[in-house]
Amino acid sequence: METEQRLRLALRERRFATLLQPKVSLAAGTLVGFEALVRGVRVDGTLVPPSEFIELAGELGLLDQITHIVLEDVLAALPRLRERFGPDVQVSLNIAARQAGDVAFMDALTQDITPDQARGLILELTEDALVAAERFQRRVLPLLRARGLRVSIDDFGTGYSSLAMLSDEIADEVKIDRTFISQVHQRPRSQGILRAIESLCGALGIAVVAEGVETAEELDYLRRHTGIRRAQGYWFARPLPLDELLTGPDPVR
Ligand code: G
Ligand code: G
Ligand code: MN
Ligand code: NA
Repeated sequence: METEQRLRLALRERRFATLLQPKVSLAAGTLVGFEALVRGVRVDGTLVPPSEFIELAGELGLLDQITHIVLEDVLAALPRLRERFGPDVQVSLNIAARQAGDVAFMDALTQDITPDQARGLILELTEDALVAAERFQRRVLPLLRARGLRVSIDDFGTGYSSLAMLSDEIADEVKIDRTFISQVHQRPRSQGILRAIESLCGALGIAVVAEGVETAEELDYLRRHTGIRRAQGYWFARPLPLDELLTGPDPVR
């Protein structure tokens, strides 16, 4: 775990990096977007995973600054991502539960996003954020809609899932938590859950993303036995730095 002092220093020196994990179309096997995942950068250049500082940053009230940095990185990268991967690429940004219900923060974060940029962005919120923040629905969501921003429900199925959340037109996308993808080809219960989410979201016009695809068997199951159209996971690609995405070979296997 990082210490408060080190975190504050990293913020002063802007030592954070935004990695991008490809999201793919299952049918075509092509890249459709990315999830932005932040890393701390130590003085020696090595990376610090979010598990070591996001919670602390939240407790110290420093997470908002980090999220502003990630958005700045993403907006700066967007034109080049569009050039390399097509004009329709969408980049997801993670928003913590306590941020989602904070009207002032969400307003400040999104106020300078242009409609053209908004088209390429998705905000990922967890179910808990949405349940906890009735204020989100009443005050934040209209703001996001007015600015052309889309909302995704992250880790779907692990929090306080409610059907109201899906029917209230909050989410444009649902990301099925990776616990339901793991070994899905040999887990009938997970298979049932995928079918249920898929049919529910299909009926409501909500896009579905399978998270955490790690093996050929899992991918094969999704392709043959579900109609889920999008996926993310180490099988396709790990979170990568922008430079590598722009200059390297096709990042998706
Ligand atoms: O990148 P990795 O899989 O290690 O991320 C671990 C956790 O940290 C995930 O739950 C992810 O959502 C979270 N995380 C990564 N980047 C951000 C961020 O910019 N903001 C917030 N709030 N969480 C993030
Ligand atoms: O909570 P959230 O869905 O934002 O978490 C994203 C995290 O999941 C990131 O830290 C990312 O590095 C990680 N991740 C991405 N793909 C995989 C995968 O295939 N397997 C596992 N175990 N983690 C993954
Ligand atoms: Mn996420
Ligand atoms: Na997730």
